[in-house]
Amino acid sequence: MAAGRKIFGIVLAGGEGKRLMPLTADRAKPAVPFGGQYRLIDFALSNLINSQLRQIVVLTQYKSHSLDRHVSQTWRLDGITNSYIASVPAQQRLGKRWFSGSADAILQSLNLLRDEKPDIVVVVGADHVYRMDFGQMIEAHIASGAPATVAAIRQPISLADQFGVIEVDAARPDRIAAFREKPSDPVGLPDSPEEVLASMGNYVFDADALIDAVIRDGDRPDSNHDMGGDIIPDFVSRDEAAVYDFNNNDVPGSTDRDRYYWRDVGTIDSFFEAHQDLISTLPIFNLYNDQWPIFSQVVNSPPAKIVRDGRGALGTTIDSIVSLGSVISGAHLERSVLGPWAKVDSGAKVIDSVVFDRAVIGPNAFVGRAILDKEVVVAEGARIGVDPARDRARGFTVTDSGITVVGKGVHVVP
Ligand code: ADQ
Repeated sequence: MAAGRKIFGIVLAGGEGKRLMPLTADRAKPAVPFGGQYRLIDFALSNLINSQLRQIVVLTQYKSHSLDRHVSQTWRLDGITNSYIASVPAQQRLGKRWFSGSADAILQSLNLLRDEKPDIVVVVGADHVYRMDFGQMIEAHIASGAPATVAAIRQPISLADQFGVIEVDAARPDRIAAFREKPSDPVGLPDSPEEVLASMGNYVFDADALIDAVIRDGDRPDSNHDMGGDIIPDFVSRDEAAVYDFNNNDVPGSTDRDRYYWRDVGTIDSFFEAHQDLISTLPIFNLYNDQWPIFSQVVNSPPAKIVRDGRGALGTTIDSIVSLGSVISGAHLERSVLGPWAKVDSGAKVIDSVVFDRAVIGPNAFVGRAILDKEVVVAEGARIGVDPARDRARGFTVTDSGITVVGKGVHVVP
C-alpha cells in the first residue's frame, strides 16, 4: 500500500451521541455495544488494521472511560515494531478548554503528528458500521494529486441534513466543486434527483496540508473547528479536495449484499435496524467475512448455551445472534441479538430485540421490539414493548416507530 509512504490513523471518537440516549447516558457513542460482542468503534479500527495501518490514535472526549478501557484492553498491538492504537483524551494543551469540535481535537493533538512525521493521515469517524479498505482510498488520494480526499456514498436526499453534501462538476468528477455541511435545501444528483453524494466523514490528507489547515482554522474566531463544517470547506475553497467514491472500494470477501454497506447508527431506529441487518439468513451485513475480520474484545467466558429448563420446556432460538456466556433456558429468542453473559429464563420470550451484556430476563417475561442496556433485569412476568404509553410512563424511551429502550441497570417490574 502506498509504497514507501508513512501512514498515520486518527479516529475521531469524542462524539456525544445525543440521539442514542439513553445508550449514551454514561458512555461515548463509539463505545456503545453493537452486534453482541462488539463496540461501535471496532468497525473503524478493524478497517484501519485490515488496511495495514499500524499507528493509530483514538481522540476521545465525552464520557470516555469505557471507551478508553475498551481500546486499551482490546486493541493491543505489538509495541516492539512501534505499532500502537493509543487512546488520547482531550489534553487542554491550548489552554483551559476541552475540544470544541473534531478539528480542534486534531489541533490539540498535533504533537502526535509532529512526533511521528507521517506523509499521509487517514482521519475517520467512529460510529458507522461498514467495511472499507483505506489502502484503496489512499492510492486514489495519491493519484488525484489533491492534498485532501473525502470518501463519499450516495444517500437519500431526505437524509441530506445529517451529512456533508458533496457537489462535483461533470468536467472534473474527482474534484469537489462544492461542499455543504448538513444543508437544509439540498439539490439532488443530476443523474438521480432523489439522492445526494454524502461525505462518510472519512478523510485522507497529506500530513503537512492537514497540519496547516487545522492551525489556520484554530486562528479563525468564526469557526466551529469542525472537520465537516470548517476544514473540508476550506480545502474545497482552495480547489484542493478530491472525492473518493465508496463504490470503487472492493473489500476482500464481501458479498454482493454487503459490498457497499455503510450505516450511520446515530439514532435508536438506525441502531436497531442495523442489528436486523446482521441476523437474517443472508445477512445484509456479513460479520462472518474472515478475509476482512471485524475484531473485538475477547470475552473470557464459557460458550453460549441453549437448553431445556428443569421441567423440560425447550429453549429455542431462531434468526438470532447469541454471544458467549449467554444462557437461554426453556425460553424463546427470535430475530434478536443477545450480548455476552445475558440470561433468558423459563417461559420468557425475546422477539425483535437487542439485549446488551449481563441483562437478565426473568421467567415468563416478554420483551418485544426493545433494546435492553447492560445489566437490565426484567422481573418474572414483566412485559416490555407491548404498551408504549406504559413504557413511556415507566421512564423508558420509546421511539416514534415503537422501539422501547431500557437504560443500563434498570429493574423492570411487571
Ligand atoms: P457528524 O457525525 O454529525 O457528521 P461529528 O458530530 O463531528 O459530525 O462527528 C464526527 C466524528 O467525530 C464522530 O466519530 C464523533 O465521535 C467525532 N467527534 C465529534 N466531536 C469530536 C471532538 N470534539 N473530539 C473528538 N472526536 C469528535 C460527520 C461529518 C459529515 C459527514 C458525517 C457522516 O461532519 O460531513 O457526512 O460525519 O456520518
